[in-house]
Order: sequence, then structure tokens, then C-alpha cells
Amino acid sequence: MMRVRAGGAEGETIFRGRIELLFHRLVVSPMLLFRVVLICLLASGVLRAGERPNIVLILADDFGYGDATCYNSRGKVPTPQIDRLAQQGLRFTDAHSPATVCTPTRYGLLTGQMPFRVPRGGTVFTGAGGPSLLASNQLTLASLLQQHGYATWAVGKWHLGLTFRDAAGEPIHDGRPEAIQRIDFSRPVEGGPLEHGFQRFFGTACCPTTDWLYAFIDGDRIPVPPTRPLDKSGLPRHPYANDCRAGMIAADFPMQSVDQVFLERSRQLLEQHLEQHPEQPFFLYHATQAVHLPSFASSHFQGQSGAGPHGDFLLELDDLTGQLSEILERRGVLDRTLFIFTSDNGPEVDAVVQMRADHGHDGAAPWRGVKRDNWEGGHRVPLLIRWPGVVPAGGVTDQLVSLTDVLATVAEIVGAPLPAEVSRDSFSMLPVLRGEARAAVRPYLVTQAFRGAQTLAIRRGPWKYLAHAGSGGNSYQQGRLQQHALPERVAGAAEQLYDLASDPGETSNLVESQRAIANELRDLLLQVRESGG
Ligand SMILES: [Ca+2]
Repeated sequence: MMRVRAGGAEGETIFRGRIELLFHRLVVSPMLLFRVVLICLLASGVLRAGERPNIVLILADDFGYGDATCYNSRGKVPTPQIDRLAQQGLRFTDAHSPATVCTPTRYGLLTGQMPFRVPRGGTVFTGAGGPSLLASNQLTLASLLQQHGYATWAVGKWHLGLTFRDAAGEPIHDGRPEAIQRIDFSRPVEGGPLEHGFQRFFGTACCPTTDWLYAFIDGDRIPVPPTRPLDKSGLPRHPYANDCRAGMIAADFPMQSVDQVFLERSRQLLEQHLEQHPEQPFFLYHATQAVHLPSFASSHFQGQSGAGPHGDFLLELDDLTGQLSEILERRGVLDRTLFIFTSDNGPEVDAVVQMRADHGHDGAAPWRGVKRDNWEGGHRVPLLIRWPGVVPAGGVTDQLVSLTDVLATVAEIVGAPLPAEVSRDSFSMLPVLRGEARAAVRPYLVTQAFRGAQTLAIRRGPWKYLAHAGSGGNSYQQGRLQQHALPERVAGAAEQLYDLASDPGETSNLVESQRAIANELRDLLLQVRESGG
């Protein structure tokens, strides 16, 4: 007894000493504080082990709702790997990109905030364009996950703006082709993924094979600078080769196999991490070139689809989706990986018009409009989420969601509070994923078309109000889309109102016959826009 009592007193002293030491360390070590908080959360059951999944987010480019056969049974290019995600996970039928073009959608996806809220929030960067739309220290999917112990990587197209400098150290921020030749490639590239929560980055500044800076960025450096003009003589010439513009190219830049290089880099990151840090969760953001024009599929896929070069490119996208999934399966981590496949906006004009004519394939089906437009074809995108053990397999949901909702969803998964400026545009999909949602997870949804804040639309229930005339993007008065123009039922209308329940094709503008509803949605949109919602 004595010995026990003496030991108890001594133990109490040691215990008190350790508490003081721990307190001291907590004050001086934020990392230790984070670990202690994490352990407490785990112990309290707020976070249960196994609920912090790995996250793989594949963002396809210009991949339409009708491009996946699990969304469009009449699609002419089979997409078995994408369809498998639908079989194993949840398929969203009413998911939307926040914008109808590349750059602003990526801002919305990574920050959970609508891009029209920031200056230049409708911009699409080219070449050395910048600076980044992201503010320094702005919360991103990557920084949030890094704070919660994740390894974070971005591979592929960045397109959120960067800062290159000239030989005198002056920032360039010029999206014109001639600016490329002013870049001092011995200097780091600033404002990129490494400054916004990603620990590793390999990819390109803008669309990899589209506009004038044809070189890979590794971390914050361009190891092989673009030093010679792009020679297009050896590249395919076909109706889907548009958008491959004159520019400067690096010696190692493969115009016809960029997605294979990205795939290989993601494969390396996954394999190395699973070998060296099997217990640490990871976040892989893989943003493809496919299927943004030019449709330069790599050699293995050329001529394989029976639906031309763009069909081959669709095949390649499907295949790389399957290959990333296969690595997880082979390594035995598929069951603890939240796997998201989606697209940044609707399909491109040339791809849709030409694929309809040549192959009877409609990547915009069944919607009106294409990329840039604020009709559904511009922003209703495929969204497939697989998370074995949490998301029931083979489900289909008509929940109205935006890609801005990924951030709130991930925040809820890791138990992080959502800042007010994010929560106004980002709503957690977790109840939907768990099959527990009994009501709509978001009260309304805003989308922005090609001219950003000047072309906004709002959706509430079946009603969709567009605060502008026409598509908000492409011209249907001339050019290739003229043949696909629909007659305007309300001549000269500056606004549009559609009932998607009875008129999913947005053919009948009800802005005059349903004036009260139009006014209500217009006021709500103004409120969201001006006050932050
Ligand atoms: Ca795009």
C-alpha cells in the first residue's frame, strides 16, 4: 500500500510536470497542437478512424453531360470506366459547374466560392496570364486538407492565373502570345498550386495544348523552357484540331500525349505515397486536358473509337479514369477513397456541332446550349462520386448541387468549420452521399456564363431565371450554331424564365406569363450578388 501511495504521489508529480511540458509545447508548436486536437476529436467520436478518406478528384475539361454513356444511352463512344463509377457510386443528374468556362469554374471548385465575387472572376487566362484569382491565404480544398494531415497534389491543367517575371524581375501578367518570350525561366513561377495548399504540382499554366505556353511546370519551375515556335506541320489536321494556336514550345512537350504524361505523374505520386506513407490520407486533384480541343488523343487511342478524333479523345479520358482507379484497387485503398469524377463545363461548340454531323453523337444531350452558354448544356455536368461503405452503390440522385459544394462536403468530412464567406456558396453534399438527405441541400443555385457577373442565372426548384438575353455566351445569330438556334418566344426579352420540370429544353420563356416568379428570382439573385446571400 505504502509503495503504491508513494508511487501515486510521485506519479502525480510526474503527470503534472508532463502536463506543464505539454502545455508549453502546445503554445510553441502549432503542429503539436493540431495533433492533440485531432487525437481529441478522434477520441470524442467527432472524427472516427476510417472516415478520413483519401480523395481523388478528376476534373475533365469540356466533357459534356451527354458524353458519358451512363448519362446518355445514345452516346456513340462507350465510357465503361466512367460508367463503372456510376455503378459503384452515386450519379448526380442535376449537378452544375459554377461557370460555363474553365478558369472561373476551377476557382469555384477549389475555393467553394462563386467566381463572380472576385475581380476578373469571369476571366479565362491564356499564356502567361495572371495574377492568380486566388488571394494569398485563401482557403482552398488543398489548404483545408493539408491542415487536416493530408498529402496534397495537383496534376494537370492549373488555369487559375500565375505570375511570371521578366529578366528585370517585373511581373508580366500578359496573356498575349508575345509575352511568352519575355519570361525569365530561371525565376520561380509565383501564385501557383504550391502557394495554395498543394505540396506537389506538375502541370501547365493554362490549357496544355491550346495557347502559346507549351511547357510543363514542375513545382514552381519550368525545367525545360519553351524556346522554339510550335511547328504544327506534324500535328493532325481535322475538324477537332481547332484551338491549337501558334506559340512557343519546350523540347520535351508532347502535344499528342499530354494526358499520358499527367497520368504517369499521378501514378508515381500515388505509388510512392502508398509505399512510403500508407497511413497518411492524400488528396489528388487531377485536371485533364481531355477533352478540350484540340482533340489530340495519344497514339494508343487514335482510330479506336469509330467516332473520329474527338471520339478517340473521349476514349482516352475514360481510360485514364479507369487507370487511376485501378492503382487504388491494386493497392487495396479503393475502399477508403472518395473518388470524384466531374467536368468543368459543357462541351465545346466545334465538338458538338461536328460530332452531331459526323457521328450522331451529342455531348450536350439532352440539354439546350453548349460551353459558354447559361442554358443547361453549358453548365449541367456529369458528377459521379464513389466512396465504398458510405455512398450506396448504383444510386442516382436529382439533388441540385454545384461543384462549389465539394469544399463544404470535404470540410464536413474532416470536421472543419466553414468560414462565412465560403458557406454562402458552398453546401455540404454529405447527407446526399450517405443517402440521408430528406430535403434539398441547397436553397438555390447560381451559375455564371461567359461574361461573369453580367451573365448570371439562378435556379430554385424547377424554376430557372436568367438575368440576361440569349445564351450569355455563344452567338446563335451567325456561325456554326445558327443551325441549332431555337426561336425566341418572347421577342427582345432581356430576361428568361424556364420551368425545367415541364420544359427541360428551355424552349418556352415564361418571363411575361410568370412575372411574379421571375421578379422573386431576380430579387433573390440581386440579394445573393450584392449582399453575399
Ligand atoms: Ca473547360
